[in-house]
Amino acid sequence: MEIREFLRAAAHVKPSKNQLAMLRETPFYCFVHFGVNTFTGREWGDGSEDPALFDPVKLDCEQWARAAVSAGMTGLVLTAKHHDGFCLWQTDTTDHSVKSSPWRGGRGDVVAEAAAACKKHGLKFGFYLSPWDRNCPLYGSEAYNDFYKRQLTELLTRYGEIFYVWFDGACGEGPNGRKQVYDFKGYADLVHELQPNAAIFHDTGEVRWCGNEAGKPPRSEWAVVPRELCGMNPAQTQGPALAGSLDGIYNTDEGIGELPGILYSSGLVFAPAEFDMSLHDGWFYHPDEAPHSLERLWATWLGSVGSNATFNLNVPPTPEGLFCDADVARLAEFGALLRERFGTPVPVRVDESYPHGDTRPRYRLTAASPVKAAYLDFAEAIAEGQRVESFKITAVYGGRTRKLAQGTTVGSRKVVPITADEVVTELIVDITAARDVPRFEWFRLYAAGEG
Ligand code: FUL
Repeated sequence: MEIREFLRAAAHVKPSKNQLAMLRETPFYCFVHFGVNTFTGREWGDGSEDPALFDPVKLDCEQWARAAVSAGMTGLVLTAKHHDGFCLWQTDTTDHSVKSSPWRGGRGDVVAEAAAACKKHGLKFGFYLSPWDRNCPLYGSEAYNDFYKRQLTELLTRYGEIFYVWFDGACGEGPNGRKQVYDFKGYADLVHELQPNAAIFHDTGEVRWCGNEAGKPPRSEWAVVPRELCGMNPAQTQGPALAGSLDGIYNTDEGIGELPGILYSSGLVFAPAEFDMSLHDGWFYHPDEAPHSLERLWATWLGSVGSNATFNLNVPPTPEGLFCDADVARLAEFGALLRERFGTPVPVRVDESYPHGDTRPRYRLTAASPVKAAYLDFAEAIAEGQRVESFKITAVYGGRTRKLAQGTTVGSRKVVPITADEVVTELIVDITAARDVPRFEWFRLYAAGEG
């Protein structure tokens, strides 16, 4: 197979409907790490915690939901169980749960309250269920996989529509010093059977881990990656294999999805990356930690939602069961920033031409009156696959031109800051290389200092 043919086939690897829904409807969502660690101040509990510790006297999941909505998020993912094994819902599988806590007289159910709050405030709801369980005596035996599936089944059947199930790959020792061989295939089958509209996160999943927890993007974000990276991706391999297969590929590798990174794979799959990051240093609440700056959130948003990936921003509730004031304020501030920068696009006329052949189109964006451009927001018709390899943006002003920006991938959405000092009437977007004829869903131009 010729390289050109190989790339053309790679350009036709398409997302599933659940992946498309993640990218288009829920690219920015709220992770909520809450549990016994909230009360011990630890990041990883060891499973011996007394359930009596858990007593969030002011728990108000609607406060979480309102704060998430204020930031522009459209989903929320709750840690129903972390590595310590303590369950936030009324499970029939173990007593190590809210049932044995003083909270609401042992009759409370945080998962139920969070799901209801999300529904009321228009957020999609999902959960994290740690496979690593440092409390369950079955851990380290095949019976644990059944136990875990019973927990999954409860969560997938009792709380309405689930948009996302987050499988943590962490696998340490259980209470007996044994490690577990997880039946991820069986877990995924259960999700697909009971909640066919839920996407699955896993470091090798259909939404895959970006490889770090610091919000650091790679140089080019491709959603079409070697299948070796995506053992849990239920999507069939769609892309070609030119030769051989890859050994030891991992999410932290630079260049996943670029030509040298896919050429020798055993086939290609569609799997966009999720950037998971906490608003604080820790995933759980620690009173001495402050939320990250607005600048850091913006940079991470730009490198994820604005660069063909999703952003799962963790906000840890306090022992009272509330997002702290500083976090609520930061989320609202961030939502306001997004609304200010991406309010109403400048009306532009878009003319397409093909001066360099059909894979290298040129788009001329002409504004009705001169504008101080701040951001170009554009998107490939990602349902058809990801195609753009590189692009360049040029400003036209007063009869002259100046290069403003250049970049690599576009994918589901690309937001490019284009701090043009000049007032421009025209922008030229050149697609300088593409795997096949690129198709776009939108080009939106935003001006500086206004909605
Ligand atoms: C990791 C866990 O060990 C952390 O505690 C946290 O839950 C993070 C999102 O995933 O694997």
